[in-house]
Amino acid sequence: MTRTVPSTPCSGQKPGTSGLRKKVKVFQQPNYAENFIQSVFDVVERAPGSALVVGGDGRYHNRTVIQQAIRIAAANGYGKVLVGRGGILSTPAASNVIRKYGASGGLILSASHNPGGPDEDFGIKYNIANGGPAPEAVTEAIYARTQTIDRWLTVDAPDVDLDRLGSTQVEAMTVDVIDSVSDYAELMESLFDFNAIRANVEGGFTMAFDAMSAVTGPYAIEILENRLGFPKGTVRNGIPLEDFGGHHPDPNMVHAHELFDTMFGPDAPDFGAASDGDGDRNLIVGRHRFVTPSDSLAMLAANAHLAPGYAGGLNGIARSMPTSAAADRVAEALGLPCFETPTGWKFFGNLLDAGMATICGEESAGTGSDHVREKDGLWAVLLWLNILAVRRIGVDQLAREHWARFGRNYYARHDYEALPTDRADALMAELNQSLSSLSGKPFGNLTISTADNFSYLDPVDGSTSSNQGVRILFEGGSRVVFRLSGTGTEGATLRVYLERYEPVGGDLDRETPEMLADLIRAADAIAGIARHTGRTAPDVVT
Ligand code: G16
Repeated sequence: MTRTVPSTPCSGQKPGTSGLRKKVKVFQQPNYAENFIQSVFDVVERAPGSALVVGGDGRYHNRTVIQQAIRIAAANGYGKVLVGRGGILSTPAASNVIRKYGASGGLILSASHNPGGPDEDFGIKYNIANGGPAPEAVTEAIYARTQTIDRWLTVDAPDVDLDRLGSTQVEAMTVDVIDSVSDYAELMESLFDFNAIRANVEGGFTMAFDAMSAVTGPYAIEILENRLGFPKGTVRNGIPLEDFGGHHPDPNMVHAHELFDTMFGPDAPDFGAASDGDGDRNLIVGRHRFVTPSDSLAMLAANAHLAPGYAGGLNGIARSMPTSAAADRVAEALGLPCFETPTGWKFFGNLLDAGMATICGEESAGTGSDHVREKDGLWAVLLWLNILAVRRIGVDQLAREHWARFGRNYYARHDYEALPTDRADALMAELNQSLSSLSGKPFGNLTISTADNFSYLDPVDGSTSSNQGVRILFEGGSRVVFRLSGTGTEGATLRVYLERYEPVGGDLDRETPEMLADLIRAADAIAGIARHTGRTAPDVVT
């Protein structure tokens, strides 16, 4: 029987770049998760009796919210809930399940690369029927509903056994606990040449994959070790843990430093990779060669035709605005359209649905294609493996050949984390005010050509998203971008994105910090980072 529980709005339920992310303690407050889930069900498009996908990255509090969501879904007229075994579904796997089973949407429970545990982070994101993150119009409607909500609906039913495959009835609704891995592995086999990769492994090609004690472990073990023949132990930290072993499941030089030590050590394997909490980000590092996410996008786009799923070529390439322009040069050479969107995977959904872009990527370690509507960590790893197997070269050689053909976009992102919000806001406000007077101004050897605040006009639905980051463009093609992160849970995070283009025939094999030194100085002079924040160095450089 449906029970109506009176409630009042909880403050701060505005979804950020990727859903609602808060501390676990916030989600544990009475009505907090329930209000948000009910608000989703109150506003999203769904026919009576439709299916909902529910799963998460296995972090602390995952199972509790899954049981809440199942009862609220049953009370709200869903016909079926599909949930991954153990409550586990990586973000790309959830996107696949939504599409494959024709669900009206899904709840993905994750705070991505943020740490997990009772005092750490949790999150809920709603994905729509195309498998992708809800677009802004939907997240705005959900937020508006959270501000007026006065009740949520539930049923009195026992917890569903999430560890046993099969069906359970919850009132009139069926809950199917499904194998989290098999549908996804099947999809990967349909896109990539597993025989070629297997032959490369048999020929001695080696790799190390760090699943960071997060959701990708079971997927990586099944695909890399069981299906592709990499030896046992190739996948490290392969068991998902509620607290990710106390680490940040963030695949970068700071948090995946053990993998970096391996890949830059004396007996480095040919290929190294890692993924994040919910499996949508990726890190690519060859033997003694780190590949920036922006370069990875460009290199994958230039070689994607070598994989069966992309043999017919690409329709177009899309990247987020702060991502380097390396992919643009590939698009130009291949005669493909290239799209520049705001940060957030949700902005790629329309382009993918309309068949305007095939491959998308972001500087924040995300790459993906039209096979799902999320970025996909293992997909990127498998495309790399496929390309290397066909070309029979290593990552370093591929990178060098790429730069020799297209030139090199030296790139880094500097993050200043947990800043007092008022100081970060003051920095951005002052920067925005100065924009109109910056053109022509010199900073060291650099001269500003244009400065603006990025605004995106979606070519498919005509919607506009403004205030998406400050762009400072210098004569010669270098660039600095400033924006505040939309995914943090503590204070504000200032992201400073630095990019310098070195053309074909130029200095293509130098150290990135050296090549960006002028830009780093200019960024501080332009935005007054030290003056506003009191910080003289970033917390994380990626
Ligand atoms: C999310 C979004 C990405 C975005 C990233 C960083 O990734 O899905 O599109 O690039 O956050 O966003 P921000 O710079 O606002 O922190 P994830 O992996 O955290 O879900």
